[in-house]
Amino acid sequence: MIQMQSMLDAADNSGARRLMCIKVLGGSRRRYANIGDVIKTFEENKFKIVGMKMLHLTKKQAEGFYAVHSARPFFDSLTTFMSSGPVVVMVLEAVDVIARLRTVMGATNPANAAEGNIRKRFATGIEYNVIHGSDAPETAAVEIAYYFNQLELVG
Ligand code: FUP
Repeated sequence: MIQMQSMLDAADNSGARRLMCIKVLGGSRRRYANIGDVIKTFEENKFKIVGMKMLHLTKKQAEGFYAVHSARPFFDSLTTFMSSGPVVVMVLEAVDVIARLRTVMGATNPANAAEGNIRKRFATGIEYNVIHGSDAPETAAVEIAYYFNQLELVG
């Protein structure tokens, strides 16, 4: 198991892909990031965009995406929020992608996020935290396949 994990970690260092989602654009419950600000931040941090699309998820589709959290008390409000307006999903590629994605995104709760990162700059609460990023190679594979087919990924 440890050996498998270190192989996955090694693969992650070679420029692997992760799903990134800008959560819910527009609306009145929070201050929203501009799509351009988020994209620019990733480009400045040397992430390569290899897939991108805008979607308005149904409640069922949002529940499917966040299925891993289905037993959590915030599941209903999180998936209601995620289906309340359009989202932008992207596939990003970078060297050392897990650590770098986490750094650029910031902590789950923006109150704990470091100065300058996306959640610190734009998020207004833990549930309205602007951005989702895959946290492991396994979840990235599932999340990318949830939104993209091979024809929609470039490079
Ligand atoms: P992250 O990896 O930082 O996106 O955070 P998690 O995967 O732990 O959480 C997924 C989403 O669940 C968060 F973006 C927001 C929501 N959440 C809550 O609403 N309340 C919590 O206490 C924890 C997470």
